[in-house]
Amino acid sequence: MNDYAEPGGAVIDGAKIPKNLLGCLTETDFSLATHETLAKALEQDGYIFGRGLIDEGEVEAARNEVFQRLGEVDELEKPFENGIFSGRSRRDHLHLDRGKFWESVSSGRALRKVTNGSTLHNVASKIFGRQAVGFDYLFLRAVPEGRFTHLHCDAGFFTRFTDKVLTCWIVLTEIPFDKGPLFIVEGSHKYQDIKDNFKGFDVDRDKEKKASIDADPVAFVKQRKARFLSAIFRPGDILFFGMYTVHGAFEHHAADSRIRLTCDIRYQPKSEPLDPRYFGTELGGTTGAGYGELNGARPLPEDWHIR
Ligand SMILES: O=C(O)CCC(=O)C(=O)O
Repeated sequence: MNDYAEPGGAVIDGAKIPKNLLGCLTETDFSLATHETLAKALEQDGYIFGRGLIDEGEVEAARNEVFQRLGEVDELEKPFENGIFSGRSRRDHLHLDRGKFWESVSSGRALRKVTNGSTLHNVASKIFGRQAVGFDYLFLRAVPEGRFTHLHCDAGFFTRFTDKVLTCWIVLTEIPFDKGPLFIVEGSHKYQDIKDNFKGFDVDRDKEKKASIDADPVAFVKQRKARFLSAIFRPGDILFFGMYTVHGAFEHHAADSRIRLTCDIRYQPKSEPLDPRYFGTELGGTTGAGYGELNGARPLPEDWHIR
């Protein structure tokens, strides 16, 4: 598969992923799609992947808005729009409260136009076949070299009030394989053991349990005779997936110091009950700690937590 024949390839925690375990995400042409075809794709694959769905100018404005804020706290080199990590941070010197800072970055007008604007709203409504609503609480991720996201599914975070929730992962920078794209474990939305394990699980209430799946990702995928499905993502691409779809992100191991910028948001039908942790203003987020609990709120040189 050509996508993977690039230098560096896909890596998790320092280990290169064998090519025979890699596959391409199936692309859906949203302009031709109906509610029925989208619902069928979701049911069949556990995800829906759309190329270039968000307008290029809107994505660029959102990316530059975030980069400007990161540049102002000395985490990016000038010119900030290149997204080059400086290896430094003055975030904690300039902002007393990490959560408030990250909330303000996550509230940028251009970013919100992408995440909560009409394009995604209309697409999500088409997928659900009824009026959708995007969560107000965002998971913005500025990812420097050395980070990856463990295998997990999203149920434990977002299904307290309804499980009719979809994650939408939005791409704001170029993400070739060495910059740590998201991957989906092929067919994992149909794994009964994962459903049994995570249905009713609540990351905030069930503190003794973790959302991350404590398994070597390669062994997990091999044992299930599956593959890691991913893509060379480009700004404006989006990936919707369900709450029991097992996913993670490859490691960012590119040497050019450019950060990976993505944002994940959840959408649900408007008629389903809204989780007050994620809708409104001055939000508590998953644990009630606000935006400060997110990996994104950490200064870029600081390592991530695992939940
Ligand atoms: O972007 C990442 O590294 C992980 C994203 C993710 O896990 C999600 O969107 O649910």
